[in-house]
Amino acid sequence: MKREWWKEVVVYQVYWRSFKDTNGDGIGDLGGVIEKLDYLADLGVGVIWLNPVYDSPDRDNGYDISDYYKIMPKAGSMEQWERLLHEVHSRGMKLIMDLVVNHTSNLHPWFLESRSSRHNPKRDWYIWRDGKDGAPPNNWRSYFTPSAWEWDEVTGQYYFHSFATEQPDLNWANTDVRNAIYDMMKFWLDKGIDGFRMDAINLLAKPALFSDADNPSDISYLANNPGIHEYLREMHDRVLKHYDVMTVGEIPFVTPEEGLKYVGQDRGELHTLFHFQVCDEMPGWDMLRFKSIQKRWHEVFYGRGWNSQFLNNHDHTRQVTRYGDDDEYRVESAKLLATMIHTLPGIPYVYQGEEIGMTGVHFPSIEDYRDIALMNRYGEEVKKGRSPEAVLAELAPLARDNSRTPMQWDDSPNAGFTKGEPWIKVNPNYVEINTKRDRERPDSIFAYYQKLISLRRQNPIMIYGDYVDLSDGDEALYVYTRKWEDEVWLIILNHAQTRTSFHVPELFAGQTARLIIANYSDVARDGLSDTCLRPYEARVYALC
Ligand code: TEU
Ligand code: CA
Repeated sequence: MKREWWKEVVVYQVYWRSFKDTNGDGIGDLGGVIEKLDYLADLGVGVIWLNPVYDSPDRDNGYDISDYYKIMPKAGSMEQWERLLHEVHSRGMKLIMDLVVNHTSNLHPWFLESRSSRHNPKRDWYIWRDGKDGAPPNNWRSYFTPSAWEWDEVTGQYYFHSFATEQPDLNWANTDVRNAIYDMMKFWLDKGIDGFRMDAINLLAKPALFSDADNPSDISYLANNPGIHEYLREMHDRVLKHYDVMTVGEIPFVTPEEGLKYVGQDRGELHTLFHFQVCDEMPGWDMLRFKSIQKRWHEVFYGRGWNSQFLNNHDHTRQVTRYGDDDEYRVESAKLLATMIHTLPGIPYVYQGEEIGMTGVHFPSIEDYRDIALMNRYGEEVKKGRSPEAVLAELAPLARDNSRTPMQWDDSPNAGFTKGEPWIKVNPNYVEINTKRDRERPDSIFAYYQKLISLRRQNPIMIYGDYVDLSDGDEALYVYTRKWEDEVWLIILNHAQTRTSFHVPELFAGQTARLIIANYSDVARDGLSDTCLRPYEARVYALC
């Protein structure tokens, strides 16, 4: 298997608006990211993924771009961004930027022109259709609204949007659109960035005919339409292959076989992807399903394509709340999930705050929430006559704002995030859960992440090793091996709040075992035997 730098990194996601505010306006900014680079270097991560910082009316937190060549004033200036890139590089780290090219803001000059008249040269840059008997062209939903079509009075047609109405989709079938995007990508690559995280990238192609869906609530019709691979191959040929950068595509709604078409090493498209089988199919922890997802992806990907591992990001509730225990066993379960993500095949992603076990929130009122996806959904459901309290209670657990509360730096007011009024409330548990406290303790979650990340730098087995699940069918224990050259590592995870007995697999009986890492401090360094694992206990052994 070919060694590549991008296969060997750990990526840290910076959701800058909630990271660190330096000018007191309550919104995180590039100055804050620069200020905290030493913190990230100390954690040991190799790559920073920065959520969109381009100019934007900010209806969807920067995913609605109005100028691809300008930095959003809330975030800072181009000079500051350039300084950030320089400071990242001078610490031996890399920076990847969000690339949002499925759609723009409805206030992007391209769209303003496009909607101004049916004859405007940019008309075809977006997707315009006549209605059908006074209704939208088809019955599709968008991610955030009941219809993917928005009526526009000005020219008497509908435009298409996969997300909010303020996010019209670009028409990738138009050559000028593609050229404009490739130029923009080169602009950033020539500034020296190290790659892109590509937003909703498998949504670029649209069907030739927008026929009705049998089941409009399954919005997978938005993705993987014919032509997508041609676009990505062209993007690679025209732009990406001329730079030594990493690309990770956000690719919802794919099986491993379909996923491989985007990242297969012989395909000339992308390096890696985020698939959403875990997030989309597991509202809570589901051991058997998780194992089957890992197994299937490994079988299809090993030696052929590269995967990613993550359990949360800015769109998905914090992992310790969703998949661990954010109460009694918060620390143990945070470490167990980290052990798992860093020892499964694929690039591990750390979402800011995960490294100190930050938890989800339950805001008392809809007024406290900020996310457009939640607000729209809430409005839609309440309009049906449902009780607002019931709707909020139903939507809260998976609301995207769960992971968007400010980073908890210390126990001073607003968790040290801002001296002003934060744009979204701080989780009240910052008094106990913050980086200052974690960094004072050798047994903290932070210290555990440091260790996992540094182990990865020294042990190619964590990156290139084959994966075999030895615990098929077990609801509590997850036991697997990674194997690389002469080395075998055994990973043992008790994903349960109760004690669970563990028997050494026959295969390894009598072998010498050396402990690599464990989340309980009293485990013997040498030797492995049958034992009773404690709640959320995690151990990794090297066998020889
Ligand atoms: O998200 C796209 C999106 O909604 C999916 O990736 C979803 O998370 C997945 O299918 C799992 O359910 C991206 C951004 O991450 C998000 O913040 C933006 O709102 C959205 O695109 C629009 O740009
Ligand atoms: Ca600020």
